[in-house]
Amino acid sequence: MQTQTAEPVPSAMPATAPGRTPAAWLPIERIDGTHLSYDDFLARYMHANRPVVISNVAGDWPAMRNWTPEHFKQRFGSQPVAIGYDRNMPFDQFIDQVLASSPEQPGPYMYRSFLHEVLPELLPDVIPQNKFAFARRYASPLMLEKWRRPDGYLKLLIGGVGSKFPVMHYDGENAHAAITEIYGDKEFVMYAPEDGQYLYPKKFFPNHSMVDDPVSQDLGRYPLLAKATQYRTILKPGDMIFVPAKWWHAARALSTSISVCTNMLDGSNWGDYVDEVANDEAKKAPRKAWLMRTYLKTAGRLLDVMERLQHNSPALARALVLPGLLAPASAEVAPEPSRRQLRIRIPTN
Ligand SMILES: O=C(O)CCC(=O)C(=O)O
Repeated sequence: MQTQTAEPVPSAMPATAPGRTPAAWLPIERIDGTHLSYDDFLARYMHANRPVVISNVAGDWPAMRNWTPEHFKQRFGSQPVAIGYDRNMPFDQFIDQVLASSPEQPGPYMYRSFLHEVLPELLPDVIPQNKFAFARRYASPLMLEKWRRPDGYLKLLIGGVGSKFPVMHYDGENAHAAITEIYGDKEFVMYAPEDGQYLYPKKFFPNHSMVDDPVSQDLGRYPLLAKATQYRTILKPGDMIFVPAKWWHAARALSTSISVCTNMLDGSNWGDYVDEVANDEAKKAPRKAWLMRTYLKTAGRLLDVMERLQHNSPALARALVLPGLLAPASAEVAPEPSRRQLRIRIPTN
């Protein structure tokens, strides 16, 4: 990989402001999804915790043909929709503000609407499942109810030119993420976990950075940023970016942009996932945290065995039924999201 020093400023974005320095960056590896097997994806990227942009992942999705700002406006009208944690607004008004967004006066950026919960009618538009964004263990019926989402927390992201995801961060629960661009262009910036020391993590939210803009940097305020190696790409429709666990990332719309985001868990990130959720619970309810850790560690071992069986002896795994049912190791054997689910809860203290 070669360092790029001259940043291509997309025409719609303003030149770097006074007092700001354009960041040097490296490109993120790109690969055509039609030439990448799921096994290779797991080995080369997911289990190596290495980012990649995979193109041509969503060609058959109705969303690729139908999703435009106008489509959402007509389909949902004034139905309220969640934009951020504590901000709802009528969908049509939101779209008007997205279309009026500019680099100088960015509009709102939608990042809290989980499809399964609030917009299930959109789910058929993102089928067939993008195999590289398959939720794996989040989709397992063995997952504790609190974290079991067959669609991997599929979330809608919409913003107008210049708007951005509110904070540079890495995802909680030690999750991997996949963001698939459906409409428009989005700039995506990443840093490796070991560069977190240069990114000014917030005291009470250590996975959130204080840095306001990693592209046009305020080195007077954040001098350590200069030591971090930035990776950058532009996502176009049909591109998916794989964001490995604990990789910092920031996103900004270069035009009106519509995408979906999913989280993924499997053997590659399970250990730290269990530690994170159990340690978190231990602050509130130590006994429940112990039970949770014990359950998740045991389930993890069982899932390891069943996933290996599915991989190495698919015919045997199919004959035994349970390995596919409880450990859907690929999108092909995933249970229907609508299937009745097991409800596994850990009792409180
Ligand atoms: O806006 C984006 O594409 C980034 C989404 C993201 O990082 C998240 O939802 O955690």
